[in-house]
Amino acid sequence: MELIFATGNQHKANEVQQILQQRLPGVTVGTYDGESPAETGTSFLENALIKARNVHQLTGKPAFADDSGISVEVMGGAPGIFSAIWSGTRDDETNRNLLLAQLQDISVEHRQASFVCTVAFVSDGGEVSFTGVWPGAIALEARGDGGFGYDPVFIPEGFEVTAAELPAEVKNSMSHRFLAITQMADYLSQL
Ligand code: ITT
Repeated sequence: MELIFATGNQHKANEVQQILQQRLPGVTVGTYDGESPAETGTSFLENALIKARNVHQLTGKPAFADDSGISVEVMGGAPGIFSAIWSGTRDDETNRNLLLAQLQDISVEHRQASFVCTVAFVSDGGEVSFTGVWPGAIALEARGDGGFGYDPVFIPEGFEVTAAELPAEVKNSMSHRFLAITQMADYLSQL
């Protein structure tokens, strides 16, 4: 079976390959990183569906997409679906620095946040979706070189280090993306 992952984000593609290799060894995952329609949805689910439907339509193959981001409690769930362009640019460091600046007066005990990932899978058989949530808190400053995006400012619940300080295998065994992708793998292995 061949699946196409609709993403232009190489970090996501690497993480998903690592997660799926262990769960669905017989499945090949190709990546489609061509033109993608505007993400006009108002939820992770709507945006994931826009991306997955587009690639299923273009390739005729079963396709999936990941829409994800970080939701900070005290900010009412923002940046949420706007995580990738929170500062008005797609630059990860600029986005992180804006978030840290916005939270500069918020104390350690009020910095709860979650990474959220919704995966939409679209095939001739229909559409399904899966969501993973990884709880934690926003650090006082960026730390670590691993991962991507907001990983250097996210401290997963139960840890004192940021997601960017965790080995990739550890992040990929518990993250929001791991939780969503493993649900999709379980669904596919039951087909
Ligand atoms: P595609 O839409 O092409 O897949 P994208 O990077 O634009 O790639 P999103 O629209 O889903 O993806 O935006 C997700 C943003 O949320 C991403 O750019 C990161 O800033 C952040 N993000 C999501 N998952 C993350 C993770 O595991 N670690 C750190 N940041 C993450």
